[in-house]
Amino acid sequence: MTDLAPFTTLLDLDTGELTRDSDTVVARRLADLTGLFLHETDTDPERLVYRVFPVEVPPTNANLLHSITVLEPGRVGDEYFMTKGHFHAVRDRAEIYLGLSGTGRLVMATEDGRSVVEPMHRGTLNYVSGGWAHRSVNVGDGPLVFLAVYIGDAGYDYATIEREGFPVRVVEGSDGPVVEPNPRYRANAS
Ligand code: S6P
Ligand code: ZN
Repeated sequence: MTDLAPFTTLLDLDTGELTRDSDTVVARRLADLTGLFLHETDTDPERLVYRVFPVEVPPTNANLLHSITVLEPGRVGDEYFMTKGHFHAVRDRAEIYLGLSGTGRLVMATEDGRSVVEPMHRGTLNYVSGGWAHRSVNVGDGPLVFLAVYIGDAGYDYATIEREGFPVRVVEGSDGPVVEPNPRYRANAS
């Protein structure tokens, strides 16, 4: 057992801002997301897409990592801004997302090609079962902010999603967001 004293973090429920300063904020810009969007348009590579603010605890299976994600509104072509998406490196590690503000979709998929898309907004409590890759998509006009809580040794497998993509993508339709098959799903798989 790690010798970690209990502690409290204050969270602004509207903005997702944490009182605990974190110097390991992850910032993803369009330049970091090459290959993510189906139709890459001539968009500013420096444009900020999302940030992750972790509360630091040891990444072991005795601890619960937790972090705030702030995903900006925007689109590349008809596709909404989204996170890279990942499986957990330890596949069976589950996760909880609590929506704080904004409007989004949580796209989840298994390695055998099943997919589920769930809503995200203030008050949604999404359960990401073990074995399901997950990606959040901002379909609204303001930032999508959510809390993620997950088993500390889960780790990240980004490579599988980078290679295969998700079975579906979320695009802007004439009446709002539409989920459609991803034509590039597993197109590069060996
Ligand atoms: C971690 C959890 C989230 C994401 C974050 C960014 O298990 O699912 O904290 O890391 O939303 O997404 P991504 O796919 O770039 O890690
Ligand atoms: Zn995760």
